[in-house]
Amino acid sequence: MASGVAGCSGNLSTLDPAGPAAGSTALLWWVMLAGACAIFLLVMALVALAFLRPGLGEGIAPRRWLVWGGLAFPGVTLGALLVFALATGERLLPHPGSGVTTVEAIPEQWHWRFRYENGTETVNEMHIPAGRPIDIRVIGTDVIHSFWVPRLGGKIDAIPGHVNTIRLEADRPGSFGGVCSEFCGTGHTDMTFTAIAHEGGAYEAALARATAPAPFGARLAEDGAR
Ligand SMILES: [Cu+2]
Repeated sequence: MASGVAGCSGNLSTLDPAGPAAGSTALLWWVMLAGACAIFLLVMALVALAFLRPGLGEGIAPRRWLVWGGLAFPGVTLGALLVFALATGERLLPHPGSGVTTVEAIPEQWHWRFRYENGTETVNEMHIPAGRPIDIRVIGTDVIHSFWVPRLGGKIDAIPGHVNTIRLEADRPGSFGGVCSEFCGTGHTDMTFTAIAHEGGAYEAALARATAPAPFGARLAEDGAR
């Protein structure tokens, strides 16, 4: 929808969705933008009328302006937006279902470790099957981080000692940028990863190929123990 708009494309763009969760978030954004523009134009038209046709609204009592313009209108508008936003947020939450693949995401200062159902681990590269819902179990370890693949869905915090789950899905195979979206120390900026969505059986094959080098911290600990 927005890929032609300058600055809206790119591998970290929420306005270039590649999955249902990101798609509904982008739709919410467009609805809010359209609504905000319509209300802004309405208010500007009223301001213009106040200057061009002084006394036009005098027949309406100030109390009416306040009740209808200050309470009823924002109440209805924000109420409708709230319902729409809650329904959109619901799609980001995992619901029990069959055919859901689970991947564990373990953020540590300053890299991402991913663990799969077969026990394989990868670092800074998350392999997922395309066209299938995936529950990402984000496991909090050292400090607060935040998992975010903007083109696939919303972000979720990693809180030490807690597991937070978010459901993502990629419509088609491809590579999508991922970041840590919560400042977590001096290495935060470089704490990026790539989500790679594979077609059908290619997912299992990619996992079979994947071998994770030991995380830097673990290597240091090992070296120290020798
Ligand atoms: Cu961070």
